Amino acid sequence: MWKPLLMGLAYTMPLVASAGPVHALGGPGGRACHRPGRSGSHPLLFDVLCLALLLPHAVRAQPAPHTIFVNAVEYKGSTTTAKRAPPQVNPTTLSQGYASKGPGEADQTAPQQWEVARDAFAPGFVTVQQGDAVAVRAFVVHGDQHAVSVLAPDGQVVVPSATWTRGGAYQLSFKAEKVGTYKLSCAIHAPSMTAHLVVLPR
Ligand SMILES: [Cu+2]
Repeated sequence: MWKPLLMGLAYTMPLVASAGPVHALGGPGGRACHRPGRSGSHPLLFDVLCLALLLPHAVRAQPAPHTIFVNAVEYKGSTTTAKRAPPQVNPTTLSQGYASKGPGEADQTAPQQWEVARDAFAPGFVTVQQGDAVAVRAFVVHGDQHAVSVLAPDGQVVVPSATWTRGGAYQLSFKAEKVGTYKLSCAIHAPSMTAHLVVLPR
């Protein structure tokens, strides 16, 4: 049973060697899959191999819609001065999205306790492909208020700033036209409250 398979592969090799990157079936730069004109070939096997080679490219060539569910959340951690000293640098000087409460402030009934927190989008990193339609469906779990916008890789405003409040559900959408990183950012908790939407070349 190996002989037909090896023959099929042998017929396919010239196609692989000559085709190069296939950007789109029948489109610019694309190549049709021509059956080699040899006698004694195995047409069905050749067609199957040909389809297996070209199908991933055909699927990848089509822009796809993406619905991304995003939450605005707050991560929080606490401990006591008995275990660890509080941070020496005020975290809010690093980002408006960071917060801390020192001993006596975090919990008045437990004066040794201190805590740190940050606001974030979850997920914070998503990849799509150029040309894809991106829909963000957001729900605000934490944080009283957020000021959210989307910027393209070149800094152009793709979705203007809108106020998101706790418990609210929001939707925005845009087409990922440019390769690079789009940023879904909250101006109130900048610069750390940012989700990176990376657009890969198609
Ligand atoms: Cu925010």
